[in-house]
Order: sequence, then C-alpha cells, then structure tokens
Amino acid sequence: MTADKKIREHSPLEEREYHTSSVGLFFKVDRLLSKKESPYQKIEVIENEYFGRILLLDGLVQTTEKDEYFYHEMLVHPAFLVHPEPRDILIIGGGDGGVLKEILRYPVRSVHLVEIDSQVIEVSQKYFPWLSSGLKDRRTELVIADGREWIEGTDRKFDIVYVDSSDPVGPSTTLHQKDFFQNMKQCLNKDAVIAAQTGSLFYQLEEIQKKNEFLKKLFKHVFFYTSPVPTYPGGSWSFVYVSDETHPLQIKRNPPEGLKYFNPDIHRAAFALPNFLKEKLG
Ligand code: AG3
Repeated sequence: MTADKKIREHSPLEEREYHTSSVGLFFKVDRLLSKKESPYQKIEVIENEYFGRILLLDGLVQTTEKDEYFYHEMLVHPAFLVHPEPRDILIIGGGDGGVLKEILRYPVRSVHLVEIDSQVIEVSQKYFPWLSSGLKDRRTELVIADGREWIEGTDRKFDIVYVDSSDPVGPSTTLHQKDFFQNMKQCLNKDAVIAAQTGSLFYQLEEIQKKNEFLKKLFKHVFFYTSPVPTYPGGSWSFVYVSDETHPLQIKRNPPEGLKYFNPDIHRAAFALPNFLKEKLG
C-alpha cells in the first residue's frame, strides 16, 4: 500500500484509490472542486453523486460527506466514554476538523489541533464547512506544525491524545512509528488515553501487528478496536486504544445526543476482534 503504486492513469471523470496494484475503489467525479499540490502532498476535493464531497490526500480517501461519521465518531467517542475527567485534548493531524467536531460535543477546557499542512485546513474550511467549523470555537487552539516535532517541544499535558493520521506513507509516516508514541508519554496527564487510527483490517494487518508489538512495550493497556468505514480500503477499519491507567471497558459516561453511529453497545462490541487479528496480536 504505497502511494506511488496507487497512481495510475485513469479517466479524468473518475477518481481511483488503489488498495493493491490490482484492487481498488473508484468514484465518478461529478465535479472537481479543488486540486492542488501543497509542499507536503496532493490535495483534491471531488463531488460524487452518492458520497457528496470527498477529500483525498495523495490519492487516498480521507473523508466523505456521506460516511465521515463512522470514522470520526469511532476515533473520538470510545476514549471519552471511559476517561475519568477529559479536559485537555490534543489532536495530531485531523486538519479537516472532523475529529475536532466530535470532541467539541463535550464540555472540554481546551483542544489543541496540530496539523502539518495549512492547505488541508484551508481546503476543508472552504469545501467542508460542516466538518471544520470547530476551528472557530474558543476552546480550539490551532497549531501548524509537524506533530512529531511539536510533542517533543511542548510542556503542555493532555488527558486524551488523538492521532488522526493518513496511511504510513508521505507526511504521516512518522505518526506510525515507535518513537512518536514513546515521546508522547511526556505530554500525558495521569489517566491519559491515546486513540489512533491504525489502518485497514484487511489490507494493513502487518502495520497493525507492528504497532501492537511496540505499543505493548510502552503502555499497560493496548486494545485494538474496529469499525466499518464504507469508503476506506476493505470497508473495515482498525483503531488502537492505549493507556497506562484507564481501562477501555469501564464505561463512565454516556455519549452526547445526536450521534449517528456510536453508542455504548457499539463501544463494547467494537473491542471484540476477529480470530485472524487475535492471532496476529498474540
Ligand atoms: N484519516 C485516516 C485516513 C486513512 C485513509 N486511508 C486510505 N484511504 N487508504 C482520516 C482523516 C479524517 N479526519
């Protein structure tokens, strides 16, 4: 799953994401709303009749108007349900604002959003205003920086850290590595939880396995959980929940009203894993 393998010639009326060299997903492009090359990556926004607006980075689907809630609710709410007192929150990546939107449903004190690419933020504010409106919230502090470098330099401490990265290629590569998670330890409050996206349950098993191995050396609780995301490779996505003190199955509060996917039953069910993954995780 490298970005360069996915770049193939195809009709300009279609956008394709290659999951392997022989398999992928295509979208008819009803309108090409934006296409630019930032210093970090290719940023595209297309409009598709079924999924509405779609954001792609280096040809990889990041979010769509129609199914964004599967991923954003499942990355954000599990950690909030179990943390004893979540007040100061950090998002690494997440420039489209979808994770921020879910966090701001709670009465938190502060949310730092550290995004490397300011052009992702600009494009999202223009084409995905319903996702990115949290950037204007008084609790939000936007930082344009490399997440890995920023956590090394900050003396702030957080209750929950979300890693809303793209795949482990391009600008997101370092956000999947051991030293990034290791350095994060120094900006965690007691009881802190980290939740990160960890890729396709079907196509990125090796990445999941690698992450499990190094995370288990760093933290007491390492729990993978899963959710469908219709437009991501394989349709089933994985996330990891990490903490030294807070167990993921001791629910302490209800989720906010108005969610489309997540609820406490989904929370409990999401941590049940298929046999092929259990075997890999050991
Ligand atoms: N971040 C995870 C995107 C991973 C998608 N991978 C892919 N299509 N191959 C999403 C950012 C949304 N806030």
